[in-house]
Amino acid sequence: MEPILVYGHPLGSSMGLVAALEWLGQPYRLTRIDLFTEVRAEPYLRLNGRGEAPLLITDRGEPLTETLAIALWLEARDTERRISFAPDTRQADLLHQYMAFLNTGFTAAVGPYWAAMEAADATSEQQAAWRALGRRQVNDRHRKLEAMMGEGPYLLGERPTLADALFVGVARWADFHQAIDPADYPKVAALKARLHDDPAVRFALALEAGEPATSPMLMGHVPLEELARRAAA
Ligand SMILES: N[C@@H](CCC(=O)N[C@@H](CS)C(=O)NCC(=O)O)C(=O)O
Repeated sequence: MEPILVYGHPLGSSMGLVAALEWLGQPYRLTRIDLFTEVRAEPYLRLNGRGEAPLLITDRGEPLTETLAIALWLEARDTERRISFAPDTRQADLLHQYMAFLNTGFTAAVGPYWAAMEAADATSEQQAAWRALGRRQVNDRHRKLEAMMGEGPYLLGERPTLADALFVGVARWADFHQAIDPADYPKVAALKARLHDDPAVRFALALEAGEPATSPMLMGHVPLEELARRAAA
């Protein structure tokens, strides 16, 4: 059985994992869920009680949550080293360093912006304070990422890897919230533009937008209800 990735829309971090599956070049399936409604309700809560996407149903039919865990699952199957590097190499260590940086502080920095957007009972003063905190955090993480980056076209050189997949899923949040001036972070901006031009990312964005898109590796979408039925069986 092919692995099934549950990805969220709109603006889900999981869009990057869809691109990673394309780069990996092995058959997979997808399940699409709405991040405002379906992710916090039955039947999805039976699959992931924390009500978050992404979720991977592995080739053994076992659920696996958390972006980093899913990325490491993909890395373990990347025998051709298309999106990762041989274990016990400097490049593999640096890949993990980027993945951890991106999945922790870089992703979490935007949290106050989401809180300001979603907390219906917050006062306008609270929302303004949270947005100011978000702006400071997002710019801090962008400054650090800009300083970490080398001169290559991608985070780890000449080809996109799992680090670029994690990056592209969440980097657009800073633009959505108008948290940064892209001109302040030219390497980050160039990477974002390059990745958004990549066929696999364009494919993942099209799926996220609900547009019809096909690829030789995508064996189809599994409706959420069917996924939940299979898990219960
Ligand atoms: N630690 C989790 C966080 C996942 C996460 O926050 N997902 C967001 C979408 S990008 C979500 O499901 N939000 C729905 C909600 O919190 O209600 C991971 O890295 O996978």
